[in-house]
Amino acid sequence: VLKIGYATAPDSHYGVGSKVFCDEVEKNTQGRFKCQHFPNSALGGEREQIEAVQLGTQDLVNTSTGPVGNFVPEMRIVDLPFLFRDYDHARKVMDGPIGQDLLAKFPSKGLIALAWTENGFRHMTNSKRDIVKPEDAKGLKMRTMENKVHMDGYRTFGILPTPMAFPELFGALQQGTVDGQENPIPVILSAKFSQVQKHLSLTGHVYSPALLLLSPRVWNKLSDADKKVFVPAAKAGAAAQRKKVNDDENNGIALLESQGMKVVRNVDSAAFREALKPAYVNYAKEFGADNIKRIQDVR
Ligand code: EAX
Repeated sequence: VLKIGYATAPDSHYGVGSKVFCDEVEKNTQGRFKCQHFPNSALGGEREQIEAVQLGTQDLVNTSTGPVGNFVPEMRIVDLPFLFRDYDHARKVMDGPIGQDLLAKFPSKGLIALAWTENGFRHMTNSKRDIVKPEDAKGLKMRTMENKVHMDGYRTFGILPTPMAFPELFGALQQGTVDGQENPIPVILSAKFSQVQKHLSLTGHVYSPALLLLSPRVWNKLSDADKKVFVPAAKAGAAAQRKKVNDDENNGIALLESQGMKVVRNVDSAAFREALKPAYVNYAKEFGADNIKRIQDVR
């Protein structure tokens, strides 16, 4: 029985993707492997779960890349704000040679990356005001993931980034410890942030990739035949997860509106990109302008 954890509910994108993965594994190993699911951050924040998978006390985590750069630094490049044009672009990069080369970096860090799943394009919510342009975000205390690339970028928007593990976020929003946060629509829906946040701006300021990570303790004991079951199962899970992201993008915004959120659709994306320019100078130094361009050039 494999323990699998993720941040959101069983009916969310992470839950749907994890279930398809587990069903495929169970079916194609004739029931020799099955999963026990720990949704809703029951096993802790994503950083803690990744550590547990490294140690082998947890078998699998379906996690955003938020804290992953702290384990596999090369990964940070895919967390750059405004790097991807849209879902097609992002998925093409992740499933193409660039993304697959990144997956190959994990084993030397004590993790097996089975597939890129997906969290989605992140949008800002807050309790204070509409955000149309960076000036509107200025001075807002926003919870961010424990991710340096994000924090450096968001500072150029004038935001005061406050890193925090996801399980603490709902309470922090409720108590006003932070004014806002940013997450994809499927997470905003599943975590019921409409109960504690009034304003939703469709900033789409960064793509949030996700991964299905397996403990080497499990992987190293699998027969070659079983290994050939796990990887396609992870790809099937990823496809289901992405489909759920699409569905939530299509239906979730109206739902959040009906729950009382005020949605800003006419975000000044050009102004956000302009504000980000100084951060891109540093990103180019850190990751190489060529490597960034290689991702941007994927059509
Ligand atoms: O992976 O920490 C976050 O904001 C993540 O997007 C969330 O836990 C889902």
